[in-house]
Amino acid sequence: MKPIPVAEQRSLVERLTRACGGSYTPEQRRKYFISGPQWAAAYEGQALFHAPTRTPVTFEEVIRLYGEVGVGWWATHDTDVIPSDALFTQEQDAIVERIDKALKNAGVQCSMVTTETFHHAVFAAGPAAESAAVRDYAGRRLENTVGIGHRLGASYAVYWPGSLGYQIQGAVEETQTLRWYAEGLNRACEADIRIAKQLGRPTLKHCMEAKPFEPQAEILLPTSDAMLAFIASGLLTHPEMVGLNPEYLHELMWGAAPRAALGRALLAGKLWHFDINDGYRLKHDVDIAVGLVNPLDWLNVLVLLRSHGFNGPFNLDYKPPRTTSNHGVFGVSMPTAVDRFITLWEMAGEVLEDPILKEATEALKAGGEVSSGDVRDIFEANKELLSLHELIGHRLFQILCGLHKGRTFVV
Ligand code: GLO
Ligand code: MG
Ligand code: MG
Repeated sequence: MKPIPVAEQRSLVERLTRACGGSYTPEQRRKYFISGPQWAAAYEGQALFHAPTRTPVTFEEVIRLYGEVGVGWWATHDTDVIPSDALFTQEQDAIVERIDKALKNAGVQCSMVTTETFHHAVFAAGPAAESAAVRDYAGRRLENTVGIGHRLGASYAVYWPGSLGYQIQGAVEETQTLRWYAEGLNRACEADIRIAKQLGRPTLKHCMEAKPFEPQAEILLPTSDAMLAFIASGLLTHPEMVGLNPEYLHELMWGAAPRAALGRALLAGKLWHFDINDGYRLKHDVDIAVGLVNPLDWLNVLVLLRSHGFNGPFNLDYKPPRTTSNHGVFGVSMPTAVDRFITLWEMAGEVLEDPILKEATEALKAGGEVSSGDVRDIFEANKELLSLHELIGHRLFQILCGLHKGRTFVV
């Protein structure tokens, strides 16, 4: 086979991406509340065992390209854009000005800000470490991020306490660490109330994000359910300001059904923000783009969210693979991820309207005609109807594959 010259590779990738068809226009994409994280687009492919495969990009470039693709919202960690040494200084203000300008030029809005409390060496023992100085620094960082969020017009702040845990058993007293962590969140909420009042803006929605493992060996708040319990524990001064940002893969990682985890968050009235991606059960955080591993499950997740009127941001928290080039990040990765999401979202609408699914679910709810309270009668009365469970699964598969619209396969 003839090798493909480097100079021809981009055009080949572009031609084949176009040949796939089924893509939406930037205007169509902007109709969905999809946010693009700075860190996803700027991820260079590095990891513990991996050297980077991509070169650094500026936030101006990332914001401009999100705008071109049609991702209308942008999210960032404080230190994705502001070097740690520049935080709390005039240099921070100058950078925030530049971000604001880049957002306006691209017609993109800042939806969410988040504080990095896991990467810097100061957080070696986590943001709720024994040292009061570390905790105070973490608190100041959280307050500062709230201020940046208001300055950029954000509505959400997210907290991923990835380093809230331990490597060494017995070194950490769990209840104390959780109390200290709550103090940090309380500082963020209280600063938010003050700043929002000064600016005449609504307070932010503060959303906690769980991940069951990594980077710590043991995590103190490993699941969205653990976080619901934490929010309701009485440790927070403003529990009404704190909700959840579940991440699809983070729930899958511990073996949960993401849809069930989202259902519990919905029932608690705390599903406010959602990190969308894909991956595998009981593996590390591979952060694959939405719909590439579990499209059927994703369809079902979106059916649940559509039927409950979820209107928070869908945040593209995935990592373009190391095999994708800088050009490929916005040429292939981002647009195809957004387009799969939109397709699945629209398909979820079809599921909710599908006459077969409607009739089957209504019949199941109606149940069979029971002649007595006898257990045998009750079982017999419903027995045939219950085959509908499997038929529902088949119908969902058909919808996913387009068979409900007449697509057929010749055998
Ligand atoms: C890492 C998390 C991380 C968070 C981000 C927002 O596994 O998914 O990307 O979403 O820090 O707080
Ligand atoms: Mg993840
Ligand atoms: Mg996430």
